[in-house]
Amino acid sequence: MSLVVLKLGGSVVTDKDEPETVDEAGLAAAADAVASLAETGQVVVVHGGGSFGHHHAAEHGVSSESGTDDARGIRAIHDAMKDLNDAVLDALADRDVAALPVHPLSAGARETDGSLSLSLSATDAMLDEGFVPVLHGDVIAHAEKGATIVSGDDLVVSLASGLDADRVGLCSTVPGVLDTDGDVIPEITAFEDAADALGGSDSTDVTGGMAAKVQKLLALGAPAHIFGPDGLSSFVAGESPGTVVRGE
Ligand code: IP8
Repeated sequence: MSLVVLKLGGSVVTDKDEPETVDEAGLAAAADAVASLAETGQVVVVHGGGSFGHHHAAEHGVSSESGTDDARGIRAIHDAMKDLNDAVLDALADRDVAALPVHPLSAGARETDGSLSLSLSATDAMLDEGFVPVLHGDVIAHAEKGATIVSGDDLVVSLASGLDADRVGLCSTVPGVLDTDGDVIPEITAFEDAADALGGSDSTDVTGGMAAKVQKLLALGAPAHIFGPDGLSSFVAGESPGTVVRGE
C-alpha cells in the first residue's frame, strides 16, 4: 500500500494574524484532502505551528537554535501545539478519518549538532493498524540546550526517509519554489536547478526557509511536491502541482 506524508503548513490551517485561531476554511479543505488520501492508502499528517506555536516560542525565546530549560515555557509551547493538533484531529474525525496524535516532544530528541532522532515505532504501528498518525512542529529536548523547536519540515524528512514514503506533499501558502521572475519552477532534480532563485547554496543558512527545505528534500528517496492550498486536490489525485523536488 502506498504511503503519503503530507505537511500542512501552519499558515494553511491557522489564521496567522490572530493568536491561537484556526483558519476553519483552510483546515476543512486540508481535512477533505487527507480524508481522500486515506481512502486509497496510508497517510501520515504533519502540521506546522502557525498562530499557535510561534508566538509562544518567541515569548520564551526559543527557536530551532536557541533553547530553554524553563519547563513551564516548554509546556506553554507544547500545550498550544496540542490545542492545534486537537483541532486538526477533530476535523479529521468529522470526516471519519481514524486520526491519532503523535507528539514529538515525547517521541524524539536532538543531538548536540541539532540532528533529529525521532522514534517511529508509534507512527509505524498506527499505520499498520489502519490509523492516520498526526504529528506537529513542537518543542523537543536538545542535548546541551534544554529544549528547542523542531519544525514540521524536519519531521517530514525524518518520517519520509524512516518510513520509506512513496510521496511527500508540503502544502503552504506559497504555490511552489519560485524562479527569479516569480514563476513556479515545475521540477528540481539538483540544487543548481534553483540555486539562482534560492540565493545559491552558500547562503542556505541565511536565506533559511526554502533553500534549506529543497536541500533536505533532494536527499529523500521519494518525490516531494511543494504547493499552495489550490494544489491540494491535484496532489490528492496523484498529479504534480507546484514544484516537484526529485533527488537521485
Ligand atoms: O511551523 C513550528 O513548526 P513549523 C512549531 O512547521 C512551533 O515551523 C512549536 C513553533
